[in-house]
Amino acid sequence: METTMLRIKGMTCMGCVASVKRVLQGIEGVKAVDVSLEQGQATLQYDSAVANPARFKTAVEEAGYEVP
Ligand SMILES: [Cu+2]
Repeated sequence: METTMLRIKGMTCMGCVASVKRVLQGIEGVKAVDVSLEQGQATLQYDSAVANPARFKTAVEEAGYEVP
């Protein structure tokens, strides 16, 4: 199991946090997601044989947020 952190720009409320969390949790291989509104970042635990960070970035961007 790997852990990675993703910076996310554009989240303004708990609704945004919930959306980002839902999107990331929906990715195959993702085991746990924690999203912080204050810090503007997500922490993910994932199976690196199945998922990869490039996929997380794309998913967050498709949901309407920026990954700088
Ligand atoms: Cu919001």
